Amino acid sequence: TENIKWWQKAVVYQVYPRSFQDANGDGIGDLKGVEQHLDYIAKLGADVIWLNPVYTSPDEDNGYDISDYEDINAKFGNMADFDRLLQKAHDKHIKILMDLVVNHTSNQHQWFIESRKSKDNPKRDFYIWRDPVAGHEPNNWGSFFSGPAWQYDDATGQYYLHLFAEGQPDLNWVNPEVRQAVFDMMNFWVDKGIDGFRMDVISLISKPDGLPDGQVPTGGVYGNADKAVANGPHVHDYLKEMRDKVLNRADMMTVGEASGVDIQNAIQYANQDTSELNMVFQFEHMGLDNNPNPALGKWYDQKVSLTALKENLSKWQNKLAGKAWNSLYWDNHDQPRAVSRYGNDTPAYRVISAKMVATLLHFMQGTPYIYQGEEIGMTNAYNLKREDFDDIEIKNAFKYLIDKDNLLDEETMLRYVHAKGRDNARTPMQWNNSDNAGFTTGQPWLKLNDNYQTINVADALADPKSVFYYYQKLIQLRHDLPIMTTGKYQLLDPEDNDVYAYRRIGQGEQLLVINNFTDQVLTRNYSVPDDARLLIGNYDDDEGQTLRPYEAKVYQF
Ligand code: TEU
Ligand code: CA
Repeated sequence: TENIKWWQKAVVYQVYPRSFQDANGDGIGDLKGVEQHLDYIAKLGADVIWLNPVYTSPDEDNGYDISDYEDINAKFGNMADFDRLLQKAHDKHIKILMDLVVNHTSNQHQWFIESRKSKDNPKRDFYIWRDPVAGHEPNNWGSFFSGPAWQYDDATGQYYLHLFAEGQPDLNWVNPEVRQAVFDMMNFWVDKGIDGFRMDVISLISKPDGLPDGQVPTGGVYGNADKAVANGPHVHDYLKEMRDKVLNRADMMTVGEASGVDIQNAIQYANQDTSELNMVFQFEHMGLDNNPNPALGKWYDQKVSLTALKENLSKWQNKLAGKAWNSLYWDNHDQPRAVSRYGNDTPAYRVISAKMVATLLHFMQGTPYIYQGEEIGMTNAYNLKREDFDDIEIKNAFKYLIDKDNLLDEETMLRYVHAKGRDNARTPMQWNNSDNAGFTTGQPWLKLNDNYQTINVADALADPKSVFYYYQKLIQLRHDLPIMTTGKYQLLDPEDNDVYAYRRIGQGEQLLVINNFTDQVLTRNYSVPDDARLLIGNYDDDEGQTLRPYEAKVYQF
């Protein structure tokens, strides 16, 4: 308990500024909007805000395509707005994590503008340029956003690599000048007094020597770049160098977004010796409800099997224990809404199941992340149609998987997007039941979820039984009970496909966490001492061995 670091006891609240609060009526959320709601975040009890990218960007991928790392996107305000936000957050004892997007820049970044000019430009080697092979792309990699990962550039007759959108050329981390430029930029933010970084796709920065083809899934067109690129030969050296040159200069919290990372990799990245990062966002549980056809990847609409979820989360709980640190998340700006994916978002069960899903996550070992709106049980946006979507991943999926490659029909795709698309998470925050949910007085950049009349912050704050106050209590418990941070995790009944129950075991004390994942009344008999006390639950009373629909409860003894 003595060695607990602040970020191990912290709860993070993720703010997607574009969709949080528009303070000037242009329809786009902004930094002043975040400032207006600091008290709301403080009331929830979160310790840290993770701010999605707010840097200058042409917004091809909503800020993940950065054209100037040391300036603020004019849509969001200016540097004075940022400095004031940081100061006000600190005044309220809230820390701020910045998004660090350095696997790639925007193609509008000065480095790339220079780089593409000529083969002997001093910035040429800032990016990954290759000659065509037999008139084609240099290898078979597909982009994460569908289509090829290479773009031919007429000016010099070479291709550049972009694992994401065409407008997101990958930086060449082998080049020491690139690394130094990134570290200098990071130090600019460290010097401002920010509290840490969430590092975008950091597991992908070191490309494998020779850029070998990836495996093409059956029925697919492109090779899997994720598998080919993740955890490349020098990634750990680069992160150690970053630790020396940047991270050790202050008490920083770091979380690496790490697709394609397994337990062994995570133990390296997030080792408790903190030689690299504090923790990673791993993706294994996010892939459990992928389409069984690998060519369709995440596009699917069936719920995850509970036993598979248990098996996976328990593996991460047990295998990182004492070695590395977990991050705990159900959703973020890239994922559908937690209650829609893991609970039941119909009116009868939305509130109760949102609390259940929260209970399951928040009693585990690790640092929990709450994505804006999750704390009021916001749901997927089923009212959005093909023409309403903004997200480049969704648009490209329609363009390639349907229009071009004809892998499925448009109606099925829309169903899959309603289940998995990123815009489910990006519809504006629902503050109240007035026009545009109080998000903007103008035209919102993305259509609102049409359920804001019934699901909004104002109603949640007025109702002591709301999802909001349940999250508030979960956060308070994490701050108060060391066992939530340190207790040993033990899964019960791995083969039970309806109830997820586990224990946290401390020195002479225990928690028993029970979650009914179904809309059925079930009976389960867990052994609990007579003097066990109900610590928290999502029903008003306790019926012992009877578990009501989506019931969640935690005993302490
Ligand atoms: O996401 C990386 C990533 O793995 C996602 O693209 C993921 O594959 C997809 O969103 C899941 O459907 C990060 C950012 O979080 C995301 O918003 C960016 O678009 C991406 O990197 C590129 O910077
Ligand atoms: Ca605005």
